[in-house]
Amino acid sequence: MRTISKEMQACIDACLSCYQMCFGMAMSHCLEQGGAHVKPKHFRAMIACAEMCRDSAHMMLMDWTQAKSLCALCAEACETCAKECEALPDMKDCVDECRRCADACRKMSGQKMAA
Ligand SMILES: [Cu+2]
Repeated sequence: MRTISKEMQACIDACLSCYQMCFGMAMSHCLEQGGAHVKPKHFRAMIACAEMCRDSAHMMLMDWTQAKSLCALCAEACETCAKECEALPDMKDCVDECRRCADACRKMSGQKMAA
């Protein structure tokens, strides 16, 4: 069986957890609250982040050669979602999860940490 590095395992965990948070929040909290939570920019950021997280985790599990490139995109989607969610008062859990995943994905992709 293939051994997954500690770093990659941490990234997979962060991605799956962020996927659950973003998709779950979008489908429950955001849809139920309505208003600013279902504005295209916010809702799209949530779903884009969730999908990128799911894809990144999936490609790492698959050991696809380009998985790390996907992690770089995922980090961007997570940052965008974190910024969107920061603008609303009740999305703190999502912000935290997105920032954690962005860090893990940036590490995985070999990029420097954003300032
Ligand atoms: Cu929301």
